[in-house]
Formats: sequence, C-alpha cells, structure tokens
Amino acid sequence: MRCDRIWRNARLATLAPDQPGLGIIESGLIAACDRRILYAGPEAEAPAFDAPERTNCEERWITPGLIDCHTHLVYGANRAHEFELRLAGASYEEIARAGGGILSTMAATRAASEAELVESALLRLDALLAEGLTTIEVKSGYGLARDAEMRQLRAARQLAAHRRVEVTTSFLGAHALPPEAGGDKDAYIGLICDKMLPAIAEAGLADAVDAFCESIAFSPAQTALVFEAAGRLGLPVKLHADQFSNLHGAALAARYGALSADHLEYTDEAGAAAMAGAGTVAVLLPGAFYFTRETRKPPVEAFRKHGTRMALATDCNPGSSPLTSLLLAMNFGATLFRLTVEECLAGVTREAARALGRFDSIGTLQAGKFCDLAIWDIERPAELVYGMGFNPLHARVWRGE
Ligand code: DI6
Ligand code: FE
Repeated sequence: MRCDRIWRNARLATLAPDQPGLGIIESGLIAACDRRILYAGPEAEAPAFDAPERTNCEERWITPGLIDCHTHLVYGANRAHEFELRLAGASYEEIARAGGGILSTMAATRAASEAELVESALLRLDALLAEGLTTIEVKSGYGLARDAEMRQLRAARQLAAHRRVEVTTSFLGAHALPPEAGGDKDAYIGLICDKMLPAIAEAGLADAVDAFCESIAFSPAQTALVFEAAGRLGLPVKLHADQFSNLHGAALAARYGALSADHLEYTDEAGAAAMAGAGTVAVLLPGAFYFTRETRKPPVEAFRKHGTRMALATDCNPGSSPLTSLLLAMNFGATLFRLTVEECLAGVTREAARALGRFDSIGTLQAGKFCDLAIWDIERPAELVYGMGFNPLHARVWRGE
C-alpha cells in the first residue's frame, strides 16, 4: 500500500477512546498519507507499506502531538513587577481591583503593533513547540475594544503562518471591563454582543467565544448574554468558571452546551454533574493554581464520579500563569490535583481535542486523524509527567512532517 511515510519499531500510546488506559501498542507502526494517519497499530498486523520515507524509532514512544487548549499567548509586555508586589504580600485580586492585572496588560497590548504581538508570542510558542505541541488555542481579551481585540486575534492566526502548528482562537472580550466603559459592565456586554462579536465573527477571527465569569469580572447573567450572542452567530462557547468563587459557572457553561469550562477550583458537585451531562470538558489549569497560590482544588473526585472529562492546559498568560510548558502542567496536575498519569496524558491530547471541538481530527493516534505526533526518548509514559524541567522530546511531527 502506498503512503508518504512510516514510523516503525515504536511504542505507541494511542489514547484511542475504545482502548483501556493509554491505548498502548508495543511494536507499533504509524503510516501517514496526505497529512493524515493511514494506519496506527501493531507492526505485525500492518499492511505492506510502500513508503519513500521510513523511520526506525528504535523503540521510542510516540504519543499524539500535545494540545494546549487554553492559553492567552498573545499579549504585550509582561507582569514581572506585579509578581514582585505579590511576593511582598498583595493578592492577585487586590492588584486587579487596583487597576493593575488584566488592565495593565490591556494597555501594553493596545500599544503594541500586530507584528510586535506576533513576535513576542512566537518566543512563548517556541517553548511549547519544543515539547511536542502541535495545536494551540489562543484567546483575545487584552484588547477589550473592537479593533484591539481583532488585532490580537489576527496576531494569533498569524502564528500559524510562522510555525508548523494549528492555532484555534477564542474571542474573550468579556475578560475585564476597560476603563472607557466608565464602570458600566452591562453597557460593555451590550457592546460585545451587538458590535464586537458580530464584527469578529464576520471576519472569521474566532473559532469560539469565552468569558470570565467572576465577581471581579462578569456576572452569570452577563455571561449568558454573551453566550446567547455567540449562539446566534453559530459560535461554540467556553467559560472561565469558578476560579476564585462559586458563581455556578460550571452549570451555566453546561446549560449552554459549552465545549469546556475552565479553572473550576470552586465548582460544586452539581456543577460537575451538569458538565458531564452536557459533555462539557473540565479544563484544569494547575499553573494558575500554583502561581496564585490557590489552596482550593478543583473537585477531581466529583469529575471522576460523574464521568466529567478532564483536560489540562497551561493558561499561559502574564498575570496568573506565565507557564510555557505542558510537561510541567502535567506534573503540576499530578502533584497538586492528584491526577493520574493517564489523566494527565489524556488531558493534553484526547480531552484537550474535545475541549476545542476538534476530537474528530486530532488528539489520538487513529486512522483518519491528522498525523500530529510527539516522539519521546523515554522508557515509560510516566516519565512525561514525572520530570520537572527536563524535556525528553526526540521529534515533533505536524501533519505528517
Ligand atoms: N483567569 C486567569 O487566570 C487569567 N484570565 C482569567 O480570566 C488571568 C489573566 C491575567 O491576569 O492577565
Ligand atoms: Fe485563562
């Protein structure tokens, strides 16, 4: 059988949902044709492939390429100075209420050109790519006005022209209230629904719509208005939910059939159950938990009990999670939230794909999906979760190359 390339003599963690655990195949082979996986399975059962390129993996492990399903990768400047304030005792919420936080990044992002935003985001993207990332979600939310939000989303889309990676974008206009709104959150939400979102949808700049539902940000009722506007435009929704308090954001997200609800430290069991029922993925962000020195953990036991799917992501952002490592996110997930190795690996592959609504085409090693692979110099998959700062990536394959 003709194909473009094969990788043989490999150990596969396919993450196929119909297989137990990691879907391990010892002595595996992957064949790629036209950017997609033609075969992923035991070498002994593989058809005889006629491939111009053949790679002997020498028993290395292959996982699906890693997916970071929640980032704020594109922004101006950084917030190292606020980190110093926090070290001196200020809290994340205090800094935000005093006009720092998201609004200081908003000012720097508005002041940056699209090219500057691309350039600084590429540095962070490269750190993620070096660990086998093949798909990344990038949110807006630091422009907080139509043109600045559109520039941020265009910069995010531009990343895919500079690197071999898939970028999905989420419009997060409802991230914080910009100063020109004069304290009127309802009016700003109206602007999002009536002006910003339609223009962004029209320009094809957003694959999903996100909001920050929190006392320091927007109420459940305001969030619902954004979700309804997204629904009218046919865009799926996601939510920053229950990060610092329980506003029942998880249940709200489930009610709107959200792809995911993210953070979830303060989510209750009813919220976990509602998410499971709606197929809304719980995206856990242990980097933000760690960096803000949060002590309340997301209800992992309730997620397990109700069968809520769990993904893991970096939340890469300048304020609450300046993290550019999915490997470290997995280690944090295991150490801080007590996730298993299997949950961590599924969380940055299969479940992350679901959180982006992309499970049909990425996230597992299965025929028909895009051939996005990470090839690792490890003896066992647990090493990917166990290490802290060590990167065992041997090679990254995106769309078969
Ligand atoms: N929750 C977060 O952790 C980030 N955004 C959000 O809604 C923080 C963003 C920032 O501090 O810049
Ligand atoms: Fe976030």
